[in-house]
Amino acid sequence: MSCCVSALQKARYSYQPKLPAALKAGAVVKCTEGEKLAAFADKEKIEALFPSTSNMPVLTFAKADSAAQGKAVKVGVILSGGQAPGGHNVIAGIYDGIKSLNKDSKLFGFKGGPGGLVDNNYVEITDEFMDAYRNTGGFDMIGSGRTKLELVEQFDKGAENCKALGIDALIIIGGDDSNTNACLLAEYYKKNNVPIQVVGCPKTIDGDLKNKYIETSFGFDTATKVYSELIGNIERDANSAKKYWHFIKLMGRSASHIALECGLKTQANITIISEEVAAKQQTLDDIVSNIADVVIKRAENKENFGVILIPEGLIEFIPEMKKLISELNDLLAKEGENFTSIEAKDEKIKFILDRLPADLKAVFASLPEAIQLQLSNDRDPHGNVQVSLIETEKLLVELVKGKLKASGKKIKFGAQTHFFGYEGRCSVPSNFDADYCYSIGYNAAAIIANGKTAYMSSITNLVAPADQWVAGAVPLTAMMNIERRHGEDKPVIKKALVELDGAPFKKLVENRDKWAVETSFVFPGPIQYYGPSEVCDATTETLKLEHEGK
Ligand code: FBP
Repeated sequence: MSCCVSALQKARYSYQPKLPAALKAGAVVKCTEGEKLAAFADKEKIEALFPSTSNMPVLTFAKADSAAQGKAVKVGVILSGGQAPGGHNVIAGIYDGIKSLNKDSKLFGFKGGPGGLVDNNYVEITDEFMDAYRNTGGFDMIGSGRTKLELVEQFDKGAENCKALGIDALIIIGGDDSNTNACLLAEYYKKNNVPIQVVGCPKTIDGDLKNKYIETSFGFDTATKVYSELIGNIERDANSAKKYWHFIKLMGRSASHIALECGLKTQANITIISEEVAAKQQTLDDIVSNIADVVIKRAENKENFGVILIPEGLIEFIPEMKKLISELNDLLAKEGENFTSIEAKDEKIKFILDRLPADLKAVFASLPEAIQLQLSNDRDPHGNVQVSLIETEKLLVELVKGKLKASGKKIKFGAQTHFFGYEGRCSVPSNFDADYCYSIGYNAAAIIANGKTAYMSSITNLVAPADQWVAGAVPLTAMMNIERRHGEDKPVIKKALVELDGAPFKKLVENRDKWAVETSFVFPGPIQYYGPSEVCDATTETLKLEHEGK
């Protein structure tokens, strides 16, 4: 491996991630039980579905009084869902954490996501194997996948495979959907006296897995820094050539946290926030008119260029589109097979049009063919519309062109479109993510050592230096609620969307009229790993502002 690694990667191998004080002497910790947490939403329904794992206490860890050894444990780890920078460091944290309990502990990686558990596709993680992936980006160490674990047969097969390897605990590293899997699995094992603990770790670049106990999901810090660097470069290009409007769609699935963070960092002319669009019931035409107004104002100042940030999930939040998507979800859940068997594009569109109620038929018919087909694409295994495949940025360019033409004003308008998503998911983790991920993993070992199941690893107080971070655990069931998936009501971890009364959004609102018309771009530049702490260890604007707002 060493012959093919970059100089940066070689240097990063020897980076020692920082840990909270509670974990510095090892994963044997003093555990304090706090308040018992019921589900934040749909309490009764969640309690009925999760009788064995509901209403458990929050846990806080402190350094143990003596550096006692724990018993050797065998742990299985799964990377689940979309890649996020720092995943390998979570595994490194688990590895070092369980070895700190007892040097005979063993770690197995199930390959290719949750499917690896069911198919018994695994690898034993050794010192040498682990060391080749410390502080690196990507999930290629054991791979990832989006298999949904929800069937009793899958749970039983998983238990059988764990039993054969002697595994005592499973750690699922994933976002809201993957931790939903973890919660279902934990409940099933506990209820049926299967002696396997299940622990979740909060991953996703989208930043939408957060609450009082999970201040941010890992990967958000690095991914938004990568996108902000790219946006800053584009701003500088736009300001140099002065001839293009750049429409940049940013990943993030439903939530607009990534767009908001990048908007605050780069001071782009327009940052659309889907949650605001929904709250104000803005139509597609309202959004297009707002953009066209800014284009016209800047043209009056001879600034025929600019940068617009568009959250990936925007289309789902525009009221008429939301209704349409929800109808399409139910329709495709019922008639998906018939629909996918149709090959010709126009017949596919007719199939849908024939089955939509009159008001939604008109909305669907008003869209360009490419968008109609993208909206009808297969849902992912968790029932989500694959918003990364919907070219909202192109749709907006076409509609703005039309709006400017209709205004009768002679405006010079050249546009370029971009989609930043995959570019940031496997980047070398920032110092923050390297430290945070390692701590999340090490802390998961402490949860296991305390014999707990159905918990998520929680590290808080993240704006303070790492040794002041607080280690603990939050019950998975506390984060569950009921949502409609594949045409049915299902228990899932609640997505945290952008809060319109939160400090990060308020900061955008305070500044956006100025940023829209005056060129106020900021060019953040690339992530730095070595150098002054204020450059290398800075957290996201979102985290800073949320803490200040507390
Ligand atoms: P997770 O929710 O699994 O972390 O995935 C995040 C994400 O990158 C979203 O931002 C994006 O919509 C989606 O994955 C893309 O999925 P895929 O990798 O399957 O194309």
